[in-house]
Amino acid sequence: MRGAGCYVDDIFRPGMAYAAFVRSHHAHAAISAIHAPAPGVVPGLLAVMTAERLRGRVRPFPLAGPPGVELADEPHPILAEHEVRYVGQPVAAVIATSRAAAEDAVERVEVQYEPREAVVDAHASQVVLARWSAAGGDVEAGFAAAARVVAGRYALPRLVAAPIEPRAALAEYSRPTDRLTMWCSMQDPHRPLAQLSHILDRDPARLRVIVPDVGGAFGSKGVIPAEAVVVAVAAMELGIPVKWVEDRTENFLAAYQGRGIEGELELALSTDGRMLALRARLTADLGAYLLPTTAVPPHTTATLLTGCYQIPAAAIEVVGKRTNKVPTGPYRGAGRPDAAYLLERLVDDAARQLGENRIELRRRNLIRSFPHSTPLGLSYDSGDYERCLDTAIALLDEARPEEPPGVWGSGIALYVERAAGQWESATATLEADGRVVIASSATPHGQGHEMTFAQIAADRLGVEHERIALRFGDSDLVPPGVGTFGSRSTAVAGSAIVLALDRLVEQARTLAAGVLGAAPGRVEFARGRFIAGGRSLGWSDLAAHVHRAESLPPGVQPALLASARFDSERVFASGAYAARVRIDPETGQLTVTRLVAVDDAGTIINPLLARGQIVGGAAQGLGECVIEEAVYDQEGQLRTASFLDYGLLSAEGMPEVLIGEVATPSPRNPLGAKGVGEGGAIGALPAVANAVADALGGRHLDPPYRAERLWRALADGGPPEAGAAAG
Ligand code: MCN
Repeated sequence: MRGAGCYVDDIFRPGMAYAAFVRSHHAHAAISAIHAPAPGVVPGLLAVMTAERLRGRVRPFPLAGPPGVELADEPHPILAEHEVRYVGQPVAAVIATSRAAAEDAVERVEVQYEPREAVVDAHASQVVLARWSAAGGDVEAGFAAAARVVAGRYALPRLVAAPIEPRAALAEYSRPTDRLTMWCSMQDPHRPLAQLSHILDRDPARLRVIVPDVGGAFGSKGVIPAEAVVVAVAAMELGIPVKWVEDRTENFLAAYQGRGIEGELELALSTDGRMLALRARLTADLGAYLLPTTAVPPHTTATLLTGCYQIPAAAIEVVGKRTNKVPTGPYRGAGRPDAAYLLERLVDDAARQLGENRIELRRRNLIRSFPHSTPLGLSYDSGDYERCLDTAIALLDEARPEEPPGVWGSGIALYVERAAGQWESATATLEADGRVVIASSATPHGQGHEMTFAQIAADRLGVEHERIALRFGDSDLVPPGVGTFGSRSTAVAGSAIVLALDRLVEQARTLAAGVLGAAPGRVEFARGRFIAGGRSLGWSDLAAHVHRAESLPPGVQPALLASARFDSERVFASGAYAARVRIDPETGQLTVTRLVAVDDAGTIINPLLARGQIVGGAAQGLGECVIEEAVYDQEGQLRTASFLDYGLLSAEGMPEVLIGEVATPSPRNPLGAKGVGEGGAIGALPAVANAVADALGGRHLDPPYRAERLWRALADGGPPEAGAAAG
């Protein structure tokens, strides 16, 4: 807002050219010819890049997936060669002296297509791109012993991530050093660096990836865009910097989308309402090709499908189908909202069919002791699910204003969020001015790591947080890491900072001992000062000694620099969400009048930022309920390719979020932290879905709950049962 941000589009390099893309208009077609105008014929045109021109210079995206997932050999190509498989797929790039010239020249590239039939519905598709199954516990016995089996089929549509800043990249190549620098709007530099290294078959040391300010990602910027790869090749080939910034329609058409999953579930219950076993078959609409993260969300959904319940046995099968749509990938929650939605809708349906109270049915089956091993192989670290549930119920019921007439419903849902895992790293240096500079492998793109990590460091070092400076997002300046996704940065990268700072303190203690003439074991460190024999030194004093090395006693290291890597087990955040909704019987308009969020993210580092994460996530979860849907027609054309057609929730549709606090620290990292970056997006969806079902007298509808659909549901089913309006 102050104009101080610097996004990719704000970066200019001398002699820079611009790229624009020729994209498929067909969901499925053979390419019989590409006629490109020659440079010179069109003003400003420098080059046209096609798959043919890229041949031998790039490889397709690496095939990757979670361990155990069977993948078809169908990686996303960089540019389409013989065939296009989705509307918006990049076919050729035009490089020109200005963006306008590039976009004009795109119109001059003629692609001859032979249209083929498009497969839009995952169920109609014969091609499996990814498959995974897992089972644990005695599922057969669970179903055999069941007094009741409750079944349900629930589905979530595809969504777009809709970051304010669309995808963007700028590549510059230095021939003398043979190094390629890529500025890109991504979630972190690590994954694009590894992906570029694979695709360009280039030594990572010959690559530098810089992530400047990012205008939102929400999971959609974890894989380097094919367009950015083309820009890199063009920059190397032409010897000039090349920039690409997509427009909004391109972001709708060609950035990977989220969700798009359907589940058929069966829950076996005993006479006293205990959950005995779960069976599920998930069908995911993966789109036309596999990107490195396409298989991740459905796999995550599957592994989390037993949620926060003590279900001793489960068998899950996931089938990811190929369709003629843009590939899918992570979008805020990345499989977790899907899991919570499928399971929590099923539990509500089970309560209704059993004539049980939906809260009591949940309460009876909650996991209560930790660590807990799920039948699908996860080990939950800690939690207090019942306290989350009770806190949410109390807030839902708290002083409710007079309710106007209408059809009312309320819903409650719990979730478990898999966070952390893998590793991150950090370095810390004491500067001459007494500041401590920390380079972190995590990369903020809206989460506020700058403040969060400064607080972690300030606490550890006993100084004001203003004395901490953070460095992020430049592969030349930050230590290696895995990436910012999956609500893992605070727990994993934050813990790496703790370890690095603990080492820095030990180095400083040795230095202080030398200066104070005491044995290091005798130097106490408290509130930012090193104390021995009645004298003490602060960080600035030590910095002065370090940077005036000649004043140091012999044998003392003249630099304070520490680094650390934290290898993390998975941690499991959890939460309970509750919603109260009203459907206008005249118009079908849904209003969420109350939304309650109780997220247990372990020890919270910055309550204000954590709140921001919860509210932001909840807004996305609510948008998913109320209006969002990527709609494709039978020809595979995206009918919602702009904000005129794709609804996004605005402030008007957002109720105040009542936030309840529960914090069970994780025993698996030194901060006790879990993740909170996705909680709102995970919890709001099933809570509102359950409230809508309640308002409809128990009838199930999948989101989005647009007015017309709710109006029809009310009209078809007649007025809902009397009980529903009372909640
Ligand atoms: N936090 C805290 N204490 C904790 C955990 C988190 O105080 N125990 C606060 C911290 O302020 C931290 C923030 O919450 O900076 C998020 O931390 P964490 O839960 O570790 O999540 P990550 O930093 O790894 O962020 C990833 C997460 C994901 S997966 C998506 S998607 C998402 C999200 O963050 N995308 C976002 N939040 C986003 N926020 C913005 N503005 N833009 C995006 O693109």
